[in-house]
Amino acid sequence: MKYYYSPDTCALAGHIALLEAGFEPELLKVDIMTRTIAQPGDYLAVNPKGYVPLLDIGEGVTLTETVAILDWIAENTPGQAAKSPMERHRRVEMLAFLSSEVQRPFAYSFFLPGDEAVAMLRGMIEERFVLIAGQIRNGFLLGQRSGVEDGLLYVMLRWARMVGMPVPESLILFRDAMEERPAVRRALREEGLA
Ligand SMILES: N[C@@H](CCC(=O)N[C@@H](CS)C(=O)NCC(=O)O)C(=O)O
Repeated sequence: MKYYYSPDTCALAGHIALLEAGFEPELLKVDIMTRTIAQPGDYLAVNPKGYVPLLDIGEGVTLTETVAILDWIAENTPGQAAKSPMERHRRVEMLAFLSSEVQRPFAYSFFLPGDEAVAMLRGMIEERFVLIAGQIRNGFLLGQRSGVEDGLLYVMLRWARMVGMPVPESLILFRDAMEERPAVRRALREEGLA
């Protein structure tokens, strides 16, 4: 199994999820500015979309899109696979919310010129963090144990910290607890972020 990533991007969520699940992926670092990898060079030949993450499951099967990758990891991990169709829909609902309603505006806010547009996007993200904070139960977003969605929220909270965005106290506690998890520590180390 190979996992294409770039440090501290949305790909960190899949990296954490793979380690939490006990997979030992070969990590391939992508330069997302030049769309190159160390070997064999051209990332566009691997992923025509040009962005990370990409999971190469083996036997010619690859997956892109954070939501799909996280869903695959959960469904292929004993104890994480949904026990009912509705449980899976709830996970996809949470992943889609994080991906399209938090990650996407964040990504735009990093690159859009103009303070006004950035402030508007950040205000929107802050409101969404308040909604998410109301969903944390027993320290996790869904269920009684850490799931793939928790890793994606953690990455979003890293980005919030990076830009100095205020977030509810419960999310700061969540982020700090995530940073104590061995899989998170290892993923951060492997991405050169520890
Ligand atoms: N819809 C994709 C978006 C992935 C994405 O935006 N990746 C960023 C890093 S977080 C990236 O590689 N950007 C470089 C580019 O778009 O060229 C997903 O959720 O996986």
